Amino acid sequence: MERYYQPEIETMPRDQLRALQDERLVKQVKHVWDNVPYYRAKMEAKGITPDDIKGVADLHKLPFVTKADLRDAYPYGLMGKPLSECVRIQSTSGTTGKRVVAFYTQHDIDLWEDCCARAITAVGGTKEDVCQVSYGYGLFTGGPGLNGGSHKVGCLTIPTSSGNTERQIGFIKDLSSTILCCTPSYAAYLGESMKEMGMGPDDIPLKAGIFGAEAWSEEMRQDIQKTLGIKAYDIYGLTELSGPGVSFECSAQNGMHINEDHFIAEIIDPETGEVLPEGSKGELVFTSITKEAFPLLRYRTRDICQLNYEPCPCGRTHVKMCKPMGRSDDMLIIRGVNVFPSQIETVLLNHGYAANYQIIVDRVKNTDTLEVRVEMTSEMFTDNLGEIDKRQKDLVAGLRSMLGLAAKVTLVAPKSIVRSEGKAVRIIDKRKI
Ligand code: DLL
Repeated sequence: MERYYQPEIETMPRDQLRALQDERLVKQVKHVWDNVPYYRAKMEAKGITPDDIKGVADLHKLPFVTKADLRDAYPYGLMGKPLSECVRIQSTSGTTGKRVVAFYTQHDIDLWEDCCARAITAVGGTKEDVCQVSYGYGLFTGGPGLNGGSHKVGCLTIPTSSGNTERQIGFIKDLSSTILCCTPSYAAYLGESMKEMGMGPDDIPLKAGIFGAEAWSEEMRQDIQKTLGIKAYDIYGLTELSGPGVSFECSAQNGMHINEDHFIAEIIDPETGEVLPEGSKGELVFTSITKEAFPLLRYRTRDICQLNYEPCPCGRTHVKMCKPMGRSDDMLIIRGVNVFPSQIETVLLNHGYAANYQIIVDRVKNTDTLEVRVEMTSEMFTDNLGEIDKRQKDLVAGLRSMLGLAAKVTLVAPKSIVRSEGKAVRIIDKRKI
């Protein structure tokens, strides 16, 4: 039977949910207008006042907030509450430009943890469960968010944080962890390491995993489910909006329910900013309607996505988003062709490889080059050059049919590509453009 953490909200009829969003949006716009001079100036520049926003139907009139705004207003310029009312910050690593610093009141943290508790309950978590949180703790939102959610559900929480793989496996086994939370690439690595230690899925009590913070394919899900003997569920979120738990997967495992009582989602054309019709693929934009300390309106995530409004068999009424297909800023343009790393991953996994790969893009004599370095798994390892050549050619053909591009493929020995305990680094773009 499907379990919910907050059933009255998670299964609320859509007309009631819309009325709740209308009410919260109007209040939030007023809050931002009164307390965030930076955004008020943007509204004034567009000739908009809070009186123009009567509900969700008027959302499109509001200006966007982008990463560039976050940079301009860094660090305190987008706060909706005085520092004296804030109790925490979280932050991104800042690999793509200036780091993002987000602020929370105690109320913000409480609602964020509710969202994570919904995700844990959706994968079957109860107070009987032992939940091992192997996302990084600290500035990264993964550890703190799921830790809080796990407490709310009443699970015994093991805050291992990331890293120290043998100890992770030791805890899973000794303390009988039933739910594992980490990045999908780290989950795959734990599976690999277990194999090396001579352990299989039957040696551990895990039943479910909550994996997110980076893109992962459906093929990778199957792989992880098999090696760890669990059901693997996706979870999505971003620091700017709180962290993990903006959306999460249910038993249907085919898309993540957006917590629409807190976040209104839109899909826009990333080029024109135009709102696209229901079902279109485009850039995901979120408006947070309950956050006090860092209330972002129409925040452009740069994640490329599609929304699905069809009723879900799990009984939740909140709209589902698909796995993000990539980021508009992660999308590589190679010889004029749009390439998402997830497309490359699909080809590799379909050919029996694990998701241990690197994509290297360069420019030689004014022409873009694409090289994919892929690890052989230990089962398929060979040093027979003829066999390696044949397998490389198979992958080249697979990539050509997926991307319409010629790529160079280099097979490398198992374990020769460096592993990450958090988000995997898979793209090396050497072009100076
Ligand atoms: O990654 C929050 C998080 C922690 C989500 C733990 C899930 C689990 P940031 O570091 O700010 O926050 O990165 C946000 O990561 O815009 C997406 O591009 C990407 N991302 C997050 N979850 C997923 C996912 C956390 N399930 C950025 N699938 C987002 C694909 C994801 N990409």
